[in-house]
Amino acid sequence: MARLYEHPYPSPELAATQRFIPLVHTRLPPDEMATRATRFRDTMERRRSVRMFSDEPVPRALIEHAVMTASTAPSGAHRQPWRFVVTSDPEVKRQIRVAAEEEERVNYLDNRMNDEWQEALAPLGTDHHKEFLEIAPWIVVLFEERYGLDTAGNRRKNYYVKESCGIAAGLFVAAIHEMGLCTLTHTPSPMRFLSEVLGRPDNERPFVMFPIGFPLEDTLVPDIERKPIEDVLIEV
Ligand code: IYR
Repeated sequence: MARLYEHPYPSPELAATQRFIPLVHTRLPPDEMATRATRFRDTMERRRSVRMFSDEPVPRALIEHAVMTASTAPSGAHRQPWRFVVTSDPEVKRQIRVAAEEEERVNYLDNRMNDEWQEALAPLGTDHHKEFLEIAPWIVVLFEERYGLDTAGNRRKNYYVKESCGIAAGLFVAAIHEMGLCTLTHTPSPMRFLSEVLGRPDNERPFVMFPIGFPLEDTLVPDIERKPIEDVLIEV
């Protein structure tokens, strides 16, 4: 039988020096594959960004599960250059709200976001009020680790930090949705205040913030449509 790969991974030389283990993979029957594909798609089609959270508590264990799911994301050189900083502390949430609203006030009311940007947001009707940051039971801030530090304080380069964190953020959002909670990808820019409020070191930068909780009863969301397949899938 002709070999499929001329250059198998790992090469015998590599396998002699690095530890490799068998891939754990479950082969599914074709109908089961289709069922799972549509079930997951239907689940994700129901995800919406929420801006009206209830103050109902959410167990910390659920947040941990979402963080650890996110942390399965592929990352450059497997550096996992992310930190999920979580808080349910009312005083910390208050400080985040106050600082976020001040940045957003400049964005919206002092026109740090230009007219084109504000027009793009008009259909969503967002403004500088961010009460949900205090009301939602949890705030999770994903920090990107721009470089690592060894015990001696030497810098260790990370790779594809934004891409890695973007993928982790996507998995986090999916995990939160799958467990029946809601979130919002929120970026009250500039977000440097989050490093101060949350006491993070200089090698970490805020990437995106997620208020998390149950939706307030009768919450409304914009009546948006998602792009059809022709607009997002191109086969060559
Ligand atoms: N960060 C602001 C503005 C904002 C920007 C985009 I792009 C959005 O999709 C939504 C909001 C805010 O959160 O209000």
